[in-house]
Amino acid sequence: MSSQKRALLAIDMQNDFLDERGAFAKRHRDARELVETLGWVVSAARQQGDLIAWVSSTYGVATGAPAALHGQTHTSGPCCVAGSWGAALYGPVAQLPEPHDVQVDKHWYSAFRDTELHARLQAAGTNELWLAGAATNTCVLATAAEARRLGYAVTVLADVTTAGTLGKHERALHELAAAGIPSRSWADVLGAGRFELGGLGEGTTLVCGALDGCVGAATFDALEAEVAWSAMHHRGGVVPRLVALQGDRQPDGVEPLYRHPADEQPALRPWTPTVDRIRRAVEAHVGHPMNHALIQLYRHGKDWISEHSDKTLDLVRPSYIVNVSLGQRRTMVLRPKRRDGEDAIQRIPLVHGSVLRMDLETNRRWFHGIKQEADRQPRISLTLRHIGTWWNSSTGAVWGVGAPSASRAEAEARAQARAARPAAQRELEDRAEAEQMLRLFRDENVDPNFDAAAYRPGFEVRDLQLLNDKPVTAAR
Ligand SMILES: O=C(O)CCC(=O)C(=O)O
Repeated sequence: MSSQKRALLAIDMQNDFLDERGAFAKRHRDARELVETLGWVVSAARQQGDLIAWVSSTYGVATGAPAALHGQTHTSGPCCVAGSWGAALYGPVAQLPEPHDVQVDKHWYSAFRDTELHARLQAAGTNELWLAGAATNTCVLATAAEARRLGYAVTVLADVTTAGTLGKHERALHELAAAGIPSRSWADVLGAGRFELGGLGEGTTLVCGALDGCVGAATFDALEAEVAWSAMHHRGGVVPRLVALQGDRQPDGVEPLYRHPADEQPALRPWTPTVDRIRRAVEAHVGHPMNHALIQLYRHGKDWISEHSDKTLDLVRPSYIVNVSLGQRRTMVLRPKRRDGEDAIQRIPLVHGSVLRMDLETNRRWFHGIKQEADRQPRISLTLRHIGTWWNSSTGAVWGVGAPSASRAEAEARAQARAARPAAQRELEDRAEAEQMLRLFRDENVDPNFDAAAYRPGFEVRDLQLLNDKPVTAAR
């Protein structure tokens, strides 16, 4: 007997239920998104050593008086006829099964009735089941109820199941709850373990469980207490989250400089212990330094960040932008900037302790944002970056990848020359620079082909404060 304890049942992911030409294809959830999410769930479950069982229907086989069949199998019109296109796995789902997975063909709503599923699960030592697929109010419901009678601990994955309408889906989840069968988001169920999902955006990866040892249940509270939170303003208003900056601040006042369209930035402070521990673990994970953290507290579900691209003026190339999430799960929406991008939206669950490693090509070609979500508890995110621009807070000198000066010596000489010019002239020059920097930020925000070379020769203004009395047009 194997040591397998959990199994994921993927139920009726067939053309007749999911393809728009299928017999019963009207589903409340977009089939493309459902399949993509199922792919992530299958991948995560495999990495955690779980058994995957593919349950498919063949209808028109069960016989008996129509009244006796009612509510137990499909009786109205042809559907999932043996060998037909309608019975085949839907499009990309066909790529997901592997030879060692369990495959079961059923003729009733319940996947356990007249099948070898129970015997296969018992042989594998399975005692816990996660259910995904279609339809929540028929086959998922019947399978869950029978699984419970058979003694399995059952969870229905609420965001990887689908029904004819949202109402039917929700009523089925209520019925399941009344029968003692919980429904949860797949991310809350699987996110406690270790797994990695690739193929997000262009080359972005979500890793869960990667920071074990430095992120635990108490990490959120530790961060909330040790970080000096402040409000940040943009376009004259307060952004809907609290923020803080930490980084490699040196004793002589030199610090990494990350510029983006905000009216002002909080002061960059030295690393606090928990942030430092996490960023060191992230450095080991990505294989390059992380010398700057934007730390954000989403106090409740109304706090959010609009869809945007990060500004790469000051980033070392190549490098990753990493988002570490602590506290309650929120969803990152990735949306391609191309015009037909609506169809390709990815909703990535940022669970406690997860590391989203975003490559610069994803940042260039996709928007990312965190939408408002009702009833959310607080979340803290650490956006870690490898900054290649430096600022001397004592002299105002700026050098590195986002500045005209490559070296500190050159930057200090330029800062001295600038200080010698009349104040009015300096302000004019700074304003022109800030306006040009803002124009490029706006371009980078929306253009999927934006070339960071457009930032050359770089900028010496530290922020956009000078433009405060003018309307700021870049989105963030
Ligand atoms: O909170 C997050 O994980 C996302 C933050 C973000 O997109 C940003 O700071 O640019």
